[in-house]
Amino acid sequence: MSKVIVITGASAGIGAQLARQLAARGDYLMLGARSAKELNQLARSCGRDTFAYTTDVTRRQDVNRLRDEALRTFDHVDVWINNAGRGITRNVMELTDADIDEMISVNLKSALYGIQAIVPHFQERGQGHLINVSSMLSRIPFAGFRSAYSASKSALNTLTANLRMDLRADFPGIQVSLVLPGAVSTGFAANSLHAPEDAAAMQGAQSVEEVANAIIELIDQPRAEIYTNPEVQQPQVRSYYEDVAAFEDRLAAR
Ligand code: NJP
Repeated sequence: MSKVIVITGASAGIGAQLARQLAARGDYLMLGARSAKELNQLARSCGRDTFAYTTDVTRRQDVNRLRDEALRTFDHVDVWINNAGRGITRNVMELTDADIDEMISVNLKSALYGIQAIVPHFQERGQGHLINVSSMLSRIPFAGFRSAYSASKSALNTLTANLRMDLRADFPGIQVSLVLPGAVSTGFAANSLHAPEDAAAMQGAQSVEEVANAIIELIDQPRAEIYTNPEVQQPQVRSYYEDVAAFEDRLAAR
């Protein structure tokens, strides 16, 4: 059955592809991001059941307005996806206060704003699905230059898990999920804070189509968390937590 779905960070990359695929199967969409032109163009190309609302997710007011706009347009929301995010290209010893603030603002507080905007609506209805897009880097230190980004996503994981535990007894109809992609071929690297001019997508990155498919499967069959490339990622995470030091030795030797 068609669902009403809000997606943040939908003007490009994973969010835009997800919008295309969900619209193609007949879902009702409200898309948010800052780039109004790209967002409106995408909404038009998705068809008459897709709407766009220019949103900066680092501003609580904007996120509340995105929720209001979705409710005004569709009367209810089934799924809210906190997908907007941004990387950084700085190792720990180079980080400034402003770097940390930016990462926390765009990757963590943004999701908190989304959660606090939509969960009361889900509680009223006794149902709904909240999805937060995190990163494999929140679990394994594969990329020191993404340090503060990875830390902000680790914090997002914890926020997500705590929300799920808070809701489960009184609101069993509300699902809370975490999505952990690995490298995905989008403009993410180039859009990262302090990105070098020649920043390119990582070799061997997963396609946006595959990642969108994994998120759509999660919408259809809600679970606590998914890796978008589980065959590769799950053994890595298991092996990392079994013996952190040994894993790091192997990583350093590569
Ligand atoms: O990145 P990109 P992805 N307010 O740069 C929006 C995670 N992830 O699609 O505002 C509102 O192509 C921006 O729109 P605009 C990643 O952490 C990725 O790959 O118009 N929106 C654009 O639509 C993130 O959470 C990889 O500039 C804001 C979108 O976010 C999610 O996947 C690996 C915003 C970014 O599009 C999507 O990233 C991984 C703001 N303040 C996790 N700031 C990967 N690609 O390798 C940005 O593990 N946006």
